[in-house]
Amino acid sequence: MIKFSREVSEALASKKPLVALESTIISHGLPRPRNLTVAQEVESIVRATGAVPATIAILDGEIHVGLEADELDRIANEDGVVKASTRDLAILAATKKSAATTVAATAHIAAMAGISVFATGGLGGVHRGDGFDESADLRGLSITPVVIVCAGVKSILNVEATLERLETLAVPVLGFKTNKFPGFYLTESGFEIEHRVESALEIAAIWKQRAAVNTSESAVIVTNPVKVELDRTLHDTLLKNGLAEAEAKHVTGKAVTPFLLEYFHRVSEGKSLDVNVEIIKSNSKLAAEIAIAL
Ligand code: PSU
Ligand code: MN
Repeated sequence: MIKFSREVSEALASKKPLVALESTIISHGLPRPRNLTVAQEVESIVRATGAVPATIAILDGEIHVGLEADELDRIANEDGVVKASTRDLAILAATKKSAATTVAATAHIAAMAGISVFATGGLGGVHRGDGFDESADLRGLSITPVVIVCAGVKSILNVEATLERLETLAVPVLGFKTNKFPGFYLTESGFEIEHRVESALEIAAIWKQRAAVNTSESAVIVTNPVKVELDRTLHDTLLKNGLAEAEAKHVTGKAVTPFLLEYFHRVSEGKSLDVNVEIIKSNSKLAAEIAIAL
């Protein structure tokens, strides 16, 4: 079912450390043409740190783990690449369509392929308002064994409710060199994290202990705060107006997150985009260090 890139199949055969990377960021989270450059830079960072990048996507119904240069270009630039969560995988395979994979779908495929470390920007979670919009990322992470490195959950969400759901779903959350839960564009969201870790080795040790206590079915979330956050006043204004515009335009379902990210990037004239790119780069580097430690 899986098509591996040359680099990834060689890495799997020689047991090199691998880092899974998601593709929804590329197709639906970042604007063209910067999306492709960022995707390439992130892969380079993983290689420079000593691991092998495995960007995951669906092309013409086939699951790809690791993309060749022309395939990465398709995900970045082809119109009609949809955003796919885990529930969409069989449908895409049967209809031979192309799609970028979300956190939930990428983690699912990474685990299938035997890759245990995954880097993204910010997780999906419980949305604000009372529309019962909760990302499939949460349930997905509760049933998928991967270490996922992120900058918390996106600040467009209801962070408090998301943290409660992660507790209910028994998904452990670690703070990398912090006790404050990061707020994606912001260094801290205002919520605490109980468990702080200082190194990739410590994370690897926790990962390895899970089998002994029979809790290895879920993901381990590693939160890595961005070093230079978006101006807080600007952030709060963007959030308020972005949410109002999404409501006025009746944006619903899986379009909500891409709409709000695009709103932030457009209205901040790229300031939020720069922070988002920094987040992805820094998370990929840490993920590579964890993969090496494992
Ligand atoms: N992180 C980013 N940009 C993104 C995402 C994460 O910096 O675009 C994507 C991930 O693929 C995540 C998705 O799974 O946003 C969440 O979408 P939703 O809220 O519809 O579940
Ligand atoms: Mn949703």
